[in-house]
Amino acid sequence: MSYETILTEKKGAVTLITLNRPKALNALNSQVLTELIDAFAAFENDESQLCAVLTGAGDKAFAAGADIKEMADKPAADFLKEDYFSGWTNDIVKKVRKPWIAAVNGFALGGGCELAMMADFIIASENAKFGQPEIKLGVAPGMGGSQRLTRFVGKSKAMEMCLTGRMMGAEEAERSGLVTRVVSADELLDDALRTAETIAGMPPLAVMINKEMVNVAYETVLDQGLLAERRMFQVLTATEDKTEGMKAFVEKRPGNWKGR
Ligand code: CO8
Repeated sequence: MSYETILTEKKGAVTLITLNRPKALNALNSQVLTELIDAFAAFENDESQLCAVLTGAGDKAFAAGADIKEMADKPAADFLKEDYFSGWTNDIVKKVRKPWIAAVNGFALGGGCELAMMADFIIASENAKFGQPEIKLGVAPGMGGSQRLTRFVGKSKAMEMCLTGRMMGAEEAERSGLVTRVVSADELLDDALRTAETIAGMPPLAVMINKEMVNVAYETVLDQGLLAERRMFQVLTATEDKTEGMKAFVEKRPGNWKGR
């Protein structure tokens, strides 16, 4: 599939995906969703690709939200019939088992903030601004914002942001646990790509299981999470990479990973 609204590039074992509608501040319309689903599926199915980075073109925005121009005249019945926005969670979050990082430059608003929060973690530039301003449009978050933002930053901040549309700057986002770290705008992409390369250098099955385990902690209660974690750990002990990893440690050399 050739893309018009995103760019993709393989950098060694890392796939870089760039939202590419800078004139519309990378607003997310149906075409972007279709292309992103395809790009993430290609990443997931390509054995040479082990981690991805998602960012926005231009220096102003990661994504300023779902495309308001596309939604403005759409009848309510169509939103329901199409199950509008369902693809984001169903096809991007649920189907991608390999890790991906959001590198947030500038605005991440509405659906843009929600898309960033779908990543396994977020690295932000100093000029990043996060917000759920849907209330100002007479609606509410529709791609997970009220749920994920609350889990990241707690009820108080999430409630205030959803009720007032206030944006959160990068420093507050780091302090509140929304982003892993803040770097300068110039360093953002290099930092995210370097981090992705580090992950790509880890044993692939262990990467997949670690991602699943942290997501279980994020999505379930502690007792079930602890049981799932223990079982996953026990399953990993049956892999060749576990034998190799522990042998390599004892022999003081880097591991040679097989992905099985
Ligand atoms: N959708 C479509 N176009 C957009 C969007 C967007 N979300 N954001 C910006 N643009 C376009 C502008 O229309 C403008 O285009 P043009 O040049 O053709 O007029 C261009 O991008 C540049 O934007 P601005 O001139 O506004 O740039 P500023 O620097 O002045 O302002 C802001 C930047 C503050 C980011 C401003 O653009 C803004 O407020 N954007 C909208 C932010 C927003 O409200 N996002 C949430 C959208 S709704 C959503 O994501 C989920 C909705 C859930 C709905 C559920 C329904 C069932």
